[in-house]
Amino acid sequence: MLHKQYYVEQAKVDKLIARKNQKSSFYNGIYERYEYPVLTREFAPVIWRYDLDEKTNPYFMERLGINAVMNSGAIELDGKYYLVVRVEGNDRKSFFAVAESDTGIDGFRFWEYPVILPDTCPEETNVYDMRLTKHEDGWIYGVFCSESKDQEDPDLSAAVAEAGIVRTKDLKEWERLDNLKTLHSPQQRNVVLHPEFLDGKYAFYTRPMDGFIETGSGGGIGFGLCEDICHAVIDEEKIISRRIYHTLTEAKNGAGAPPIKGKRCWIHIAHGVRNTAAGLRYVLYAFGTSLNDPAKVIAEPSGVFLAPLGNERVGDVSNVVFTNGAVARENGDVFIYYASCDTRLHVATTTIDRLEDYLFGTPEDPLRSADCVKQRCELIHSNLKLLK
Ligand code: M1P
Repeated sequence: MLHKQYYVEQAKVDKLIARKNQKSSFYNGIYERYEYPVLTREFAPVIWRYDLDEKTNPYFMERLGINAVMNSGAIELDGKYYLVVRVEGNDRKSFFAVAESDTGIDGFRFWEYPVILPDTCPEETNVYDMRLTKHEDGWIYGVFCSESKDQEDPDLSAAVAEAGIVRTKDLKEWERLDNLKTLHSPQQRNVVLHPEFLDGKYAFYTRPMDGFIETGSGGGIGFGLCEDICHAVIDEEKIISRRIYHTLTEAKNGAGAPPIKGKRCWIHIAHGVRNTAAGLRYVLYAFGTSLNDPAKVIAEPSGVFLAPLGNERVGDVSNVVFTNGAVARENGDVFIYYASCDTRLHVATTTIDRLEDYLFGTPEDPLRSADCVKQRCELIHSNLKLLK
């Protein structure tokens, strides 16, 4: 017999899904923020969490709770918005689940079942942060972090991060390919597949790392080519977006959503990390690469693109925003999905034109306070002339 509390809990989920989202009063001219997150753990279907049977669950207890929904791959298919969401269970293990919406800003509803990834790596303990790439070869690829215990290190938290690769046509059936091998980097996270071939090869943005947390000698976001996507091997990684002292990328950085093809450049929205007395702070930054050579940076605006604000600043891993998915529509609208504090998922909306204006019109970071003051004084000076 169905427990009657089911109807109460399901009504709460339905109400959240039906809630209309609206732009918040935040303004910077670059993008709009929204009043509500697009997904929180409360959006998780009741049938994922409770045993609905009154006999086996007389108190209607949550049996398999959901802790967080966050870093999501994003794609538009036939006019609908789909997210491949990182869902974290109360058991700390993450999995992927598809949520779809007609508007991209609200109404996201999870499909009944999570994604069933082919279980080809017995040592793999956790999977997360899938980037979805609609590739010109006709497949939709998902590149994600595949995490295993480091068997050579007795430290319980010592782990190995690799890039897992899957592909699909419909987000329902997934084919697992070999994990990416990067011959000169022992670990990889935040790997992104470029949507187009380059010299007939598959192109990846990588993030070479010495260890699981520390990038160590890894200098930033890398770029490499491989011939065979089914057995992907990259033998050479070129660093394209460097970590720099006393900037937001000082501790580490990583590629975000697959780059968006603009009119003047490939638009990249990445994350940068710096260390503080309160721990690591993750923010988003942006850069542009040449349309002919996506490994060549041609626009590097100074500073933060998007940082955690207000309620976004608090969560399981506070002071974090992270993106691994965006949708760029035919009409030039762009939806950037970003998670705050490894807890919930938000959207920011803008357009390709505005992003390119941001990339090429925002001054570069002069890297020293004295030069930053000069830069600001020039802006003030020309503004004052206009105002007089
Ligand atoms: O906790 C913040 C983020 O930490 C990792 O990012 P990075 O590899 O750059 O340190 C990722 O595990 C990401 O999932 C997480 O949001």
